[in-house]
Amino acid sequence: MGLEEEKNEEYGANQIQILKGLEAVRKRPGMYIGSTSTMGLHHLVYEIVDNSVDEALAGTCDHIEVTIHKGNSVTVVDNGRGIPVGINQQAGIPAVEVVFTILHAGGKFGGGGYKVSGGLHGVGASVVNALSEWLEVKVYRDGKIHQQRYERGATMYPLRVIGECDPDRHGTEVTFFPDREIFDSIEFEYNTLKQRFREMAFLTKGLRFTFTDEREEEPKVSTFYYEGGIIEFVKYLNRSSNALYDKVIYCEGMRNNVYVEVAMQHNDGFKDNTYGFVNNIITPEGGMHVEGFRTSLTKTINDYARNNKLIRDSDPNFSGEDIREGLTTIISVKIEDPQFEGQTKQKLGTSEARGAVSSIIGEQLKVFLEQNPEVGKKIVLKSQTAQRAREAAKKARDMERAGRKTALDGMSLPGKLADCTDKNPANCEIFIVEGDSAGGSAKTARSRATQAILPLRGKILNVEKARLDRIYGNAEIRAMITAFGTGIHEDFDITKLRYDKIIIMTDADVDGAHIATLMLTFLYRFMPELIKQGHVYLAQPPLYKVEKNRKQYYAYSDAELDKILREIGRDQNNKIQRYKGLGEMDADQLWETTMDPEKRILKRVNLDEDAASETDLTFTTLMGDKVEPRREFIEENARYVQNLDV
Ligand code: TSJ
Repeated sequence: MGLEEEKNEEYGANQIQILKGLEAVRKRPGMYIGSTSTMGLHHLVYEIVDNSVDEALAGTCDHIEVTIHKGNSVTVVDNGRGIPVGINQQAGIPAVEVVFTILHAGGKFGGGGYKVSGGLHGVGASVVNALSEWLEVKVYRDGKIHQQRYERGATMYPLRVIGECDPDRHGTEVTFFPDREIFDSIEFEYNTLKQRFREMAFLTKGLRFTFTDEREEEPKVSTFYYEGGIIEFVKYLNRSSNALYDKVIYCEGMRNNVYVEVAMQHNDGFKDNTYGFVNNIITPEGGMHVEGFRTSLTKTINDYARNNKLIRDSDPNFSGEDIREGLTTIISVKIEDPQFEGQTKQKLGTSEARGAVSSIIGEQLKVFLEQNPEVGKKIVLKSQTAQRAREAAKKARDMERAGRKTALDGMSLPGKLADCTDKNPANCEIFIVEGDSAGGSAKTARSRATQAILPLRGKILNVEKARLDRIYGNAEIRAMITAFGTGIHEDFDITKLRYDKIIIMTDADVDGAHIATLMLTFLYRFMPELIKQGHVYLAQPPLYKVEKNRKQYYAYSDAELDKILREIGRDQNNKIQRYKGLGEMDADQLWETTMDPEKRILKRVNLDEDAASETDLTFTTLMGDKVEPRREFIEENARYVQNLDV
């Protein structure tokens, strides 16, 4: 009896120590998971899943299942070795209990295996436990199922065996319910988590993710498995551009305790899409690994071009930028105990990574180019074109600096603009109209005082694909810039905006949708504030005109046409006209259906700022920060425009 009491006392004393540690986490959750917003909430999941990914990196796990249950509890299951259940000598409790109840610096506990944790994560499972109303763990090992439960970090009972399992079954299962006292909301976002799991699957070849959302009647399931790892990642990133060559260049190796993987492929675009990862976490500010890659790529390509006489001896070296034009790259390094720098700790400071990446690229890229000379030639040619364009743009800039007017300064209003007479921008709107003929009708139809018309000829330049010098030289783009009055980029000044509404008016067909998309792309890239502040609209011309007994009805969708026909009766004498383009309407019709502020339908284009910034840390953003939000934004709107063509 005495012995028993002593044990309990000791147990109790330990518990107090442990709870003090976890209490610190509950007091200042932001210090451990960044914030208590949705982002912090998702960190809980990443924190747990990272442990399973570590097990996969050790080569002892190849499947992770994540499930969001009704009510927002989450289960993570892996088929790894199972967290050890033996007594930890130091703590005097089972290792699994240590994992969940003792706060670890950097999550580096356990020893053995290849433990990598970095960036904002790596704070450990005990943090998740502290911030959960309850958490349950099951370990499948040696034919037994071990189980324990915690509530707000407190152990409910000693680890116990709750049953037997197939002796071949092994793994860890954790279910937790985020604490509603801590988080602003405990509603998980399926898409945010899904993007991250896809990214993790890309970064860990051979690892399968099954992600299920049970919160709705019809459960959603996604699985991610990439045999080729980051090679497939690069193909995915290049999926909507044209690759310059079929193969993805891949280099891999271990140097100075840094494991390096690089995959890259050029597309016919102009942007440099380089994404660095350290221990599966994106580094938006780059760092040593990215530096090492850049230096080595530049040197290797220049050497290759010279050694193979692809450029003349007198030609200057390509700059790094020249070579990286249109290049999509994933640089993934795995390091024990990485150091992060910069204000947001998103820049890799571990200098060994620079040498490791550069020496592996130096050796392997050279060999690749020698074995694939057709790829080498294409890269050199692309770099050459980039170099020439850059020189031309520089000359143009130097000339401007030498005192001439800048390309856009002091330009008079475009000749094609039919401006309005009211000079108070708050009352004014400008219609950007596709095609000269529709532009003509619009000019006749408009309310001259407040409505300006700018007709554009044909397709406008795709600013995503063209170089700056061509963009500035493009007549349609110059016309828009001068008509709006705000200037662009750093010179942008919203107070100079000449119209309160910028209305894009295109045909309700696929071509029209494409033109509207190009236009939105231009606005988004050059004057994003116009969209953010809600000045940009899409006109919505009707798809059909129905005439019955001299009365006219306009339908803006097939559904609406159906409704009208139901109301007026389906009659042989109904005259139904399908508008294929704005040009088919006369000025009166155009006014009545699309331009008259009293009757028209306008759709305001908006940009979800929150979505764009949340993504900044993750791939949601990777693809976020740089590519995806923009593409999604454009696709959203393109889809919307296409909807008009239903
Ligand atoms: F951390 C955690 F508890 F949240 C968690 C850990 C959650 C989940 C879903 C999985 C895991 C986890 C841990 N999966 N696999 C492991 N592996 C180990 O902890 C482990 C197993 C064996 C050995 C060994 O040296 O034999 C070492 C370790 C670290």
